[in-house]
Amino acid sequence: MARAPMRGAQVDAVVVGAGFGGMYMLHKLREQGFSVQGFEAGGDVGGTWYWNRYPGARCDIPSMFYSYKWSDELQRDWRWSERYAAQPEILAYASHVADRFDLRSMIAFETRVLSVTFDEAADRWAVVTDRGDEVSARWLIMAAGCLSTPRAPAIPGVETFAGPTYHTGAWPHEGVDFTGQRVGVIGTGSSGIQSIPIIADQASRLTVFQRTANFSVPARNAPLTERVIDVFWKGYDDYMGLVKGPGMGFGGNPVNAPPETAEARQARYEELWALGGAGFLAVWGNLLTSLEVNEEAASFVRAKIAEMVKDPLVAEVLGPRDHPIGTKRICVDTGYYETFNRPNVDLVNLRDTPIEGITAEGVRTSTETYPLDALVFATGFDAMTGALLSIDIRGAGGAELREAWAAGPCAYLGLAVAGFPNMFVITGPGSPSVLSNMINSIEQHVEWIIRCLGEMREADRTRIEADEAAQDTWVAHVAAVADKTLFPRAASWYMGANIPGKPRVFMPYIGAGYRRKCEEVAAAGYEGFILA
Ligand code: N01
Repeated sequence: MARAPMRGAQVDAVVVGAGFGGMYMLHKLREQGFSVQGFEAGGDVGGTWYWNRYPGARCDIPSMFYSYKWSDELQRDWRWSERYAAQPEILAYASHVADRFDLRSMIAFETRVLSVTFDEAADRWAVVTDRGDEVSARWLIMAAGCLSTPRAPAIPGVETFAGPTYHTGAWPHEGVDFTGQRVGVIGTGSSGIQSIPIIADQASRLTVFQRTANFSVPARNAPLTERVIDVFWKGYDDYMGLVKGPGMGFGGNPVNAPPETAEARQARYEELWALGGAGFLAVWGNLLTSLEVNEEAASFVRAKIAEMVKDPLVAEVLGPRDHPIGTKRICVDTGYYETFNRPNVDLVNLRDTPIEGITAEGVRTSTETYPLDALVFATGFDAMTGALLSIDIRGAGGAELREAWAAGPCAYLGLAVAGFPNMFVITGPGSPSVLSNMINSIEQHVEWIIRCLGEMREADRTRIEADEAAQDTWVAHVAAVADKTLFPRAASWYMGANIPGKPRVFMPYIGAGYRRKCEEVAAAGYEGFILA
């Protein structure tokens, strides 16, 4: 039954998004006595894990670490079944948290926030949704996600395709059975790399359209044993010391320098390859700052690809050469490269034969048309800014966020934007965010915001806003730190390079010591913010 719109409701805080960020934020706000209203476009909690139901969707961070740390009981009660949890299990976890802490009662589902407008006279935000809600809130917390705006390229003729099309980031809830079909997959990022082996199992013929080869490391996924869980708990305090320590953020390990002999280095690559997972990037502290060091690790992975893929020409096309390893998000796979040994799988190298259009029959490249029954877009997201900029956000004096960010996103500590008082962004651009374990970064931001709001309330203050000069200094620092690394050399979604016309700015913060910086700012009475 359709719910009645909320008109004229007044709350202390509105939270946009009910993924892991929004869920924890709502919980903390209520716990601290704030009145709240959450809005979520999806039909339930879970955010990215609610939408990304494509076959093979799985976390690339070990499950035990990809869990909330704020409740020891919750952490101890929940039993993950695999080293890397699959999407249904992570969604079940989100649902369990929502049940256990009664979060759903605070959230209006299937409701998209259309606009938020700051009323300077009242120091409040007016929030308008597509369900006719009009809610006024002192504090606005954007937890809309970093990878939540799926993006399909505007390929000419796509609307004429006779079969169904799917996007990995908005997969049908009832699932898709590709048995006996000729399927095309466009895109070979994490989503493509995870789904391709499973689609290949079902399809009569799978054609993979690859524009850029990506580096992928085997997950070595396995059931989670009591022994692994034991080891996790034994090391938990040390781990939390690191997470909560001053070093949290992204930073190379300077101690971990490559040894002098090629044999010793090779042994280390082999060791990490055998272990599997994204931890491969921790091989050397300077992997992402020295091109020479990076190239050696990249060649190791290319050699592994050549070992796994029987056809040397196919292996060559699958071997990434256009970016240093780790400067695009490393993929973690199960049987990806081996999939290309199957007789029913073809690889089309779009660098040689670009897609020219889509017809009723299938995908047409510069040399041939590939007939298809179904087409999958694994073409990624408008990352980090897409969800925010899809909302009409107007701050002090009617300033538009879309205009303020026209040359790239600017946010102080990735948490707040000058000109947009009383608005906070969880894991926004300019914070470690997508380069870190998102759950840990979410918790750090939520805890910082709740402390800030508590202190504002105690001091009877109604307005806090990032100072433009402090923001400029931070944004320059974020860029300077990135420029010392190899990251800007890749045309990655970290750089906004996957969206035509999007400004090329390295969006997440790579520097170390981020948590300490946030704590210092708070301890100094919110240095770099203007309070009223
Ligand atoms: O998206 P992507 P994704 N014609 O942007 C190609 C997280 N994630 O959904 O590189 C042909 O990485 C594009 O090619 P190119 C994770 O952080 C996590 O896979 O632009 N191809 C690329 O190959 C990840 O990084 C997990 O040349 C086109 C692909 O589409 C992020 O989400 C799982 C094209 C897009 O790759 C995004 O991953 C899944 C065109 N016109 C996702 N346009 C975990 O494991 C685009 N492409 C937790």
